[in-house]
Amino acid sequence: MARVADLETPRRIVEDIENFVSGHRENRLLEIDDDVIFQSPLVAFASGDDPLFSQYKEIIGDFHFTPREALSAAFPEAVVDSISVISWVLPIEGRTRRSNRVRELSPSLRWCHTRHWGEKFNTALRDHMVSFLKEEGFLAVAPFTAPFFKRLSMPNGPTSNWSERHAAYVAGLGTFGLSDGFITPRGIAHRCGSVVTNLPLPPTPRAYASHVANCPFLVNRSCGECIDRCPAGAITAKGHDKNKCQDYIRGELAPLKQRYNVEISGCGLCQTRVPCEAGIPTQLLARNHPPA
Ligand code: B12
Ligand code: SF4
Ligand code: SF4
Repeated sequence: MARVADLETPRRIVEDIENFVSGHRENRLLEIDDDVIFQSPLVAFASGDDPLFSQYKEIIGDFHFTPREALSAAFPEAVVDSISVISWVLPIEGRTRRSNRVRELSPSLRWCHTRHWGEKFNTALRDHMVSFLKEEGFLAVAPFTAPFFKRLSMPNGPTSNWSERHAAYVAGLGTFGLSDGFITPRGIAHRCGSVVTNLPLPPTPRAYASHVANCPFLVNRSCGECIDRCPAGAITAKGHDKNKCQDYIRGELAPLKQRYNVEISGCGLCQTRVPCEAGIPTQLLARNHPPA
């Protein structure tokens, strides 16, 4: 049976993640100028038994793991009663966002290093959280770095069996936009991560009316600025074409890997110089455009 967490534990987890982000050397653009990669994080908790996780089997595909399946895959012998997901958002630092704003066809050096080194830091945070929870006597797994994690090719584009943004949505951290990006109170320009544990944690309330409530285009047809921002023509009023996006990143942008000495360049033009870059576009959301 899982040990019961004391009332201080949720606060300690948030503080621990905040301290890890603010103090860790890997959260720096070490090959550029030592500036931080990510600003202070958003952290929230979801119940692993939230019905949304089962609905993802319909919305994403039956291959998508529920938190219970993830923990069982990592600890097949364990009897798990309570189950929680710790989810975080790592907002991308302002100077990096500004450097990408002026780009028209390809991402900036700082953005590419954020994609490459920032994701390594994100994984260091996942590993740290798993160790922290295990030291406290709980089971923990980061599905994204677990052996069972898989990327899958579907006709409508690449997907995976653990979507970090969908976990963040259950934890109330934001909602999706027309570009597919996840719009949080700190904006869409971020990376996110999660850990599943049997530590009981109080679920963070979801304050949003729907899974697209933070995107003005999907609420009242205002905005749509990510459409023109995308050099690949991957975003239209119908949404985001993941195949076009991936082909652009792996094709046209491939030379950046050598130029910038990274394994993957990313792109993210649709996440900078747009109204949702660093916050929820509340003024546009308040407009009363008739639905098209
Ligand atoms: C495969 C992948 C890709 C693919 C496909 C992206 C995609 N949209 O799925 C490609 C190669 C195109 C890609 C590109 C990029 N990626 Co990528 N990618 C992933 C990866 C590995 C898996 C994504 C996944 O599983 N998707 C699942 C499908 C189902 O997601 P979806 O189709 O977007 O979901 C829609 C449906 O669920 C729909 N929906 C319909 N009904 C309902 C009902 C409900 C209730 C809900 C919740 C949703 C819903 O709404 C959603 C949005 O439209 C994740 C890491 C991870 N494991 O999470 C990173 C990730 C998504 N990528 C990320 C980033 C940053 C990028 C890039 C900006 C590249 C870069 N770093 O410069 C671009 C941005 C592309 C874009 N416009 O979104 C971040 C996103 C953070 C954010 N700000 O949103 C992630 C989470 C990595 C991370 N750890 O932070 N990526
Ligand atoms: S740029 Fe505008 S339309 Fe595109 S995701 Fe952001 S808020 Fe939505
Ligand atoms: S949709 Fe893909 S190709 Fe288009 S701007 Fe966004 S990340 Fe770049």
